[in-house]
Amino acid sequence: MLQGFNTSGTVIAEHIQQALEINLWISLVLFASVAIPLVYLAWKYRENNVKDEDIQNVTHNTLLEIVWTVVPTITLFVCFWYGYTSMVTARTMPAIDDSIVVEVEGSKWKWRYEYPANESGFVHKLGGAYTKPVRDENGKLIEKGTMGKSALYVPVNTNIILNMTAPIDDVLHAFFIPAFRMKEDVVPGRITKQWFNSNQVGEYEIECAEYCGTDHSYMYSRVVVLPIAEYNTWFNSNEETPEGDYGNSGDAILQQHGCKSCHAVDSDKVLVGPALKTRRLTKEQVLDVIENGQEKLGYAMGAMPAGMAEGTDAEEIAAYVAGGMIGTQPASFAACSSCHGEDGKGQYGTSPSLVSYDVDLLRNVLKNGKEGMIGTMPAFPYVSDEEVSAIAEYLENTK
Ligand code: HEC
Ligand code: HEC
Ligand SMILES: [Cu+2]
Repeated sequence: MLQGFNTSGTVIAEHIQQALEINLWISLVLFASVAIPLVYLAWKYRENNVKDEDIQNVTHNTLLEIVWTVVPTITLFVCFWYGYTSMVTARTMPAIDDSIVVEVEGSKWKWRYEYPANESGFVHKLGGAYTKPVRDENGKLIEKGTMGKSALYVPVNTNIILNMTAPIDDVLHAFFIPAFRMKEDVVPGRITKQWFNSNQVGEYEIECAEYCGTDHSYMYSRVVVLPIAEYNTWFNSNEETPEGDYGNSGDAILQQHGCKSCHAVDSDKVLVGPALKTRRLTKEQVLDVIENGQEKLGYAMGAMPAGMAEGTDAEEIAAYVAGGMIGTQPASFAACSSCHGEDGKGQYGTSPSLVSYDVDLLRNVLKNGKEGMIGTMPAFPYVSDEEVSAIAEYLENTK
């Protein structure tokens, strides 16, 4: 599964996304405003419905003509404006003095990166081919493919200019970072330039977006956005790659899978889904589950029956659970503890924890999606176990 347009790692990416959405909606409205009357009028004035004598030859209608000229002109200028302003930001190169310039070479079928010399005169050269997955004769996966060391390491909130080229005897490639909405052709014997400034530590995919031969689909790489201090330590060393696993922090993973477009992490705001860091369940959510029961998450215990508590008991329990189960436990919670445990943390992964986003809960929610009173979350079956653990750890440690 390739990283797609649900991830964003630069401010420009958000501008471009906005331009795209505005263009899409305006186009749909304009399309509908032509197509719907067209079909309706064709039907209304169909041949066997109207006599020729009844048809008037209208030569013009000034008001109507002004409206259908002026309104589309203005709306199309709105499209143009958003497209134009985001293109200008994307195509205006920052000053070289304020930027890190990296030389990029694309060739069949790998990306290579060369940095300027560091304090001690050492030049970092990274990159290389993707190691393809190994499969047996039935096509069963024996060993996963890996990016190896083929990554471009950059500091966060810094302008990065890429000078890109391909060897003279190679073919056309295109350097594409979907999460940054950045794409540029890489042409043999010519230098093309692009720049980006990522505001989010994390790991993002780089793909070749120009069909360039047999292994085009394996012409992958990654850009790893590091905190500035970590980048500088690595850059001024002779180490091949930075130590640590920055791209795999819980925060970075939430960004990479596009979770943050629906879930706030740094605030209490309910976007499309609940805020993840601040609290596990709201009082309304708990009351809803008590009243209606639940069986969607795929826990081994199966369904939770409806009506386990009622009236003031239910209110009391819900307030207690939503408050993070701190303070004296209401006696009525006994109705719940047989399955969810005294401490509400669930039992051996067979019933969910009511107080934390532990690994079991995250794994079940991501595997099956979640449909509750707040809304519907799609399933993310391809999020790996390591990623689930990293997210759980991040959400728990930062509460
Ligand atoms: C018979 C065992 C059992 C009892 C008793 C029980 N639960 Fe549950 N509960 C479950 C199971 C199993 C699930 C997970 C259902 C699923 O797969 O969706 C669950 C889910 C929940 C959820 C939803 C969690 C989420 O993330 O959406 C809440 C909230 C909850 N229970 C609260 C309570 C409360 C409050 C009580 C006491 C009034 C209670 N439960 C009693 C078994 C039980
Ligand atoms: C399209 C929007 C959307 C995306 C993308 C999304 N979620 Fe959700 N998520 C939701 C909604 C809506 C709910 C609330 C479901 C409900 O009503 O209980 C939810 C619920 C959850 C819950 C359960 C919260 C609780 O206490 O009930 C967790 C955990 C979660 N999401 C994690 C994630 C993670 C991790 C990702 C990224 C891999 C992600 N979500 C991506 C919309 C989304
Ligand atoms: Cu290519």
